[in-house]
Amino acid sequence: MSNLKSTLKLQELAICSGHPSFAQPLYVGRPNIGNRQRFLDLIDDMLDRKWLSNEGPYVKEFEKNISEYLGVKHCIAMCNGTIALEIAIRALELKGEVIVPSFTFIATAHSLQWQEIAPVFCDIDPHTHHLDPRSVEKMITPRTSGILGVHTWGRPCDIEVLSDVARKNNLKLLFDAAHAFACSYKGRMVGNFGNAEVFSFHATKFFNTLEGGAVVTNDDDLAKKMRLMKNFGFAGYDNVVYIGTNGKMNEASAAMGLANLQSLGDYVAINSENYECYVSGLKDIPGIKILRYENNEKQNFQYIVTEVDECEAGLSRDDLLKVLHAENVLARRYFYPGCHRMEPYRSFFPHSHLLLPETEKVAQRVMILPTGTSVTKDQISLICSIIRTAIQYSSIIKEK
Ligand code: T4K
Repeated sequence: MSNLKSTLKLQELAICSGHPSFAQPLYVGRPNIGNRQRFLDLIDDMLDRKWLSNEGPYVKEFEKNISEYLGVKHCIAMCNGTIALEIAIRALELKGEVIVPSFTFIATAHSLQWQEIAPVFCDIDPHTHHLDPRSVEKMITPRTSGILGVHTWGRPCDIEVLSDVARKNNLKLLFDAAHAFACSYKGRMVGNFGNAEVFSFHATKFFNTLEGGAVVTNDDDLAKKMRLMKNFGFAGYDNVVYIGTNGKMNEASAAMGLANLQSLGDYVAINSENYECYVSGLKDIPGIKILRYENNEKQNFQYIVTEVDECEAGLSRDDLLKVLHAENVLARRYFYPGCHRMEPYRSFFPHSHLLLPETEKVAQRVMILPTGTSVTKDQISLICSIIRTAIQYSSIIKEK
């Protein structure tokens, strides 16, 4: 039986001098660990084998399993999602300008700028938080070489329309699918679209390999190139045939991936139940909207995305964050303030916010709440009660 409360009075809120509802912090992005023994057994074998990296047997098995799971021809496992993006961008020979949302994790923009390609920030659809394809067309110039779409929050962006725009304008199409492992679009697994798609398996992702990432593609030539690139361009001993870097996934990461793949269904089920719990717990709270997942597609439900409308709620998103943080609920404001307001982009394009009105609004409103295997249903109910009470007494809270 849980001893957590399900309703809260105003004076019980920590911001009003009550005790924090949670003794330990509740994080967004707490890693899913899965079956510890399965992982430790794999690590034991790895140590006995003394093969720790460089195309080891776990990496090969991991790549094969991911390809089969997604129904995609090639999976090239890498050390993280950022390097995977950089390698995909380089292998696709992108140059000049690439159209990308500003409302994304900074790695999406940096992976272009790192290679001296200008990220051209395009506005998003405020309902989906994805690149708005109509705005994309307006941003195309003679220097544009590609579009880098992001499947933000694991919900695929408008792949069909972006594919049309790319085809019509002879542009490469790459997807940052860092959030979208195990999700589908029109019945097909994410990983099968554009020229290539990139996953992140970082510790904070619902499916993790400690650190890790992968590029997946159905293009044989591209896959061959990226395989060389992630291993310094080596085609065999003493034979470098291409410029490359070190993007290899190590065997311990692949072992974590193999162990976690077996728990994938459990993670999705728990995330989905948590999501339903939030949907009912936040129902009818003025000014709080939760982004819905489509029922007819596969989803990983890894992000609980809410939007706070200050006019209706009486509190801003940042006011509400203060309330939650005081309770030890470490909700996050991903991806505030948008890449265009971070360096070096803020200095490069000081007026870009004028072209990004929806990005600006969404970045002010989004609040991500904790979920995953570390969060219980009772904890979620209490988080929802904290939000409900804070908004009920918004004018008093505002004064605090
Ligand atoms: N594209 C997109 C759209 C992405 O979202 C990302 C990564 C990438 C590309 C690049 O992929 P990678 O190169 O990372 O594979 C986190 C992650 O570091 C980052 O991977 C992720 N996106 C981003 C959305 O979130 P931060 O700055 O929020 O990390 P941090 O350290 O604040 O951790 C988040 C929370 O997780 C904390 O509240 C604490 C908790 N945590 C974290 C770690 C690492 C744990 O409880 N245990 C842990 O081991 O970026």
